Amino acid sequence: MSTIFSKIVAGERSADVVYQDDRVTAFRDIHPAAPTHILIVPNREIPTVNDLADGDEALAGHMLLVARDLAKSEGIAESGYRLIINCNRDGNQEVFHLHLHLIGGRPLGGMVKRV
Ligand code: DGP
Repeated sequence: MSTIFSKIVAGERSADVVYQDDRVTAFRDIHPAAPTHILIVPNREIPTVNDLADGDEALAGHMLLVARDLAKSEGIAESGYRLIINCNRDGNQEVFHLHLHLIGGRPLGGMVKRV
């Protein structure tokens, strides 16, 4: 079964795509949490961080470098931003196609609510 993010990667579902290459696609989150909220996804379907293989080291690093470049082009590199990958139930993952959230453009406060 193809994920909604695979459909975006393939151009079969509309999205505001801001970057794409042969390994990753980046597009704006449909429910942005801040002025900049971009999702960076591997073009290949990988459900969660748990499913990354040792051989995916370069891909995982590439996702981080794409986030760095997008932060710069969005004008938030200096003011700052947050990178988040949610995983499974306790991580509140909703879409089971690995994605890195790039969030910024306003002060984001504490990282995780203390209970
Ligand atoms: P997560 O909880 O980490 O799995 O976040 C999933 C994010 O994906 C959530 O912030 C909303 C976003 N999202 C879900 N469906 C779509 C979609 O069809 N298009 C876009 N652009 N974003 C989506």
